[in-house]
Amino acid sequence: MSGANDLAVLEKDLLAEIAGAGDLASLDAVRVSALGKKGRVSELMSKLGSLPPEERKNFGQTVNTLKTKVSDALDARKAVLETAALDERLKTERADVTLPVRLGPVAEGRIHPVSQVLDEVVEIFADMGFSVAEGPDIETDEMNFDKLNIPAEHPARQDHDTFYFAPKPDGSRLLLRTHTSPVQIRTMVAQKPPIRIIAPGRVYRMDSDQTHTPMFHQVEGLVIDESTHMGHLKWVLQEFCKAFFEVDEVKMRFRASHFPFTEPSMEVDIGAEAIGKPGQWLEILGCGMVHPNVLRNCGLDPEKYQGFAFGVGLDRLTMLKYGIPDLRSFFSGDLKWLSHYGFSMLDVPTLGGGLST
Ligand code: 2U9
Repeated sequence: MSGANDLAVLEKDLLAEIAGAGDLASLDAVRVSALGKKGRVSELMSKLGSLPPEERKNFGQTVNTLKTKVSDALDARKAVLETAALDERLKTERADVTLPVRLGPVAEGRIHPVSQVLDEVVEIFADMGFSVAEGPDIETDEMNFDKLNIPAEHPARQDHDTFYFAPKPDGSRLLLRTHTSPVQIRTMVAQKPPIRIIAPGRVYRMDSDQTHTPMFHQVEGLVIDESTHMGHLKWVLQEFCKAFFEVDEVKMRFRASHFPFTEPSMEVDIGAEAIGKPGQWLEILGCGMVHPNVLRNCGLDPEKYQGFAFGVGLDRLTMLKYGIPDLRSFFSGDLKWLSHYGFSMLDVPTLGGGLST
């Protein structure tokens, strides 16, 4: 096949095959059969050498023109088939952009209510300018008791039902902290006032019944400077209660009490309308002005410095706010319970966006 006529027939055949290719795969088959190494157009080129010299130039040009035409027709058909294939896909594949994001296993996890309440409390006090301080769970007698004005013979030591470790050869013994107060002690020893911290964390007491677990959670606060007084204490606690229970007003009652580390000392009740139980009072925290002995024990001059401290049990606070009836369920590791009372990890409590959303 080398005559002009044959070439015209081949061109017509190839263009018809290209036009008739119904999908990209059959179009590619046509391309290979025409322009591939052993394709019909390529084979013509290999015949060039056997032609008489006077015919070569003309034949070569004609075959090249054919090659270009076929190649252009292939490209054009390919573009048409690709557009058709995309249109077909778009008809069947739809994305509803208004659907909620599917998170998969990430969405299954839950934040424990006590962790949620801890985050809420930290958010509220951070907004009032407090920083978060931390310390070890394993403490010394000195940090947990002595420096807090609770000497060896003090009855409060028995009240705390302490978990002690075995004594060391020198007679001293470590313990699991019974409150987070040693964190404030360490802060006062390490840095000069003004001090404005909260100390959240686990605490341990040998106590186990309906309303007590051997490990529970506290947040304590401490403010020390040269002029802080009880008015500031009352304001801070009032702002805390309003923000925490997410109400505009909260009734508060300060009752005289006694703690070795504060003088005067008070227990604080709130009007239970804050949690939808009008007419009742609920005890929620203890507080007072830091005892001069405690300041002295930390190297601060009580003539110059003063301030307030408070302590609140997080587990009880969590039960009150979220209506969880049984304290022991907090530590049962029950996934059904957690999926009911737990929080999504994406609902981070913020004062602007709402604490419990
Ligand atoms: C320093 C000085 C004073 C912390 C305080 C309370 C009152 C209090 C209880 C609340 C419920 C413990 O978890 S609970 O059982 N706490 O009533 N805590 S004043 O006073 C301090 C702390 C540290 C250096």
